[in-house]
Amino acid sequence: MGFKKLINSKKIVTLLSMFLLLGTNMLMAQDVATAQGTSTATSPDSADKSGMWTSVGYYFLLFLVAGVCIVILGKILKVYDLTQKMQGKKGINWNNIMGFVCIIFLIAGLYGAVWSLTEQGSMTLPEAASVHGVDTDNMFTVTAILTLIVFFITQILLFGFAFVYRGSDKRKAYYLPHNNTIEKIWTIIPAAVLTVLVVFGFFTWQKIENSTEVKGDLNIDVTGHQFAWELRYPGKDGVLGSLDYKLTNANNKLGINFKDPKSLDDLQADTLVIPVNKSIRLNIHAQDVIHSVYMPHFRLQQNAVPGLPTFFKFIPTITTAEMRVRTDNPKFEYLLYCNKICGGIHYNMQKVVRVVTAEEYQDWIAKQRPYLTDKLRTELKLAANKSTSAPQAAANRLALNN
Ligand SMILES: [Cu+2]
Repeated sequence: MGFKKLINSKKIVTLLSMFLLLGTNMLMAQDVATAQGTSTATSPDSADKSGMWTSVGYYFLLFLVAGVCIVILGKILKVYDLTQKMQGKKGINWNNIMGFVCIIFLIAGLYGAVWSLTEQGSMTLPEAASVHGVDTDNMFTVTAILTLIVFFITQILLFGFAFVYRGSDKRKAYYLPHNNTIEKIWTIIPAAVLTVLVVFGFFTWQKIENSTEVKGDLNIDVTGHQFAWELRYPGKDGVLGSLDYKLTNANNKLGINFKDPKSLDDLQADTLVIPVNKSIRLNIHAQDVIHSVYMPHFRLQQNAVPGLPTFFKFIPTITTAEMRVRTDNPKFEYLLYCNKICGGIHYNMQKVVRVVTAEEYQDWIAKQRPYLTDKLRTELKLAANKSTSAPQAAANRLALNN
């Protein structure tokens, strides 16, 4: 077979796509194996990945061998079938073979689905660390259970029917061109179930977005730009000052309007530290392209759109320290990611989120620097800041009584 013919061969293309599918699954499986293997190691970063590739190669070869065996078996059966027919005997009953292949496929597929649910299902996020996150998770669980029931029933019926009613000389296929009752059943039931799910989702989303119990006691500005997040906390007055994008420059990267007295004490921070069980309002801004504030542990995501400030109110319920115990991972950190592929260094838009007690929060906020630096004061011809860091810290403390 020439190379061109080989490339055009449908069989080869099918085999290649099967290898690709299997390869992805194997890589995932290897990742699990590597993660499990290194979970007890002192440093997961130093894990030797060569073992992983050896095993991928091993499974790949195993699959190739299995494939070749099946092809050989098929050829043998074909030859046997032809010789039987040449001798005037009844050949192989391919309908039976196809029926049994369907049953094997069903059993292997169901086993694979259950394996994937139990093995990979345990790799999902830990419990929701926010009040609304519990509602989101409940919705997810209900949807997953309903779709799984439908999945198992339809797959069993599909392959079960193909097996039970496989081609046979003893019976004739029943010709069913149209049946209104069946059409009604398979239109009305899914429509009703989907309506319930959509309405359920709609009310959950309404509850999250218009939640009255989340007052937004602590306002924090989160501004995305290529490729970082900037944070702004209110100072002693507890209120964030206004912004004006036209004021943005190298010294005033957020474009804070310092003519607004509320801006003078606004603080900058490197880590998003939030007090537990307090209502938090994130005011979300973007300076260049669309970014997205994504905090998966809190089941929180909101786009950051240039020129269109958005916000998200939530109540964190589990401190970082508590989550470290619950996940049995002393290095656990909540993270704030960018969930829009916003450019080449998008992956770098990551910030640590730390949920702390009210006291720890007070101690932390007291140490944060104001946005209004001496350099900016000179530039803006504002009176010099005479206070030392200690009184500044004391002043910050006063503000955060929420
Ligand atoms: Cu981004």
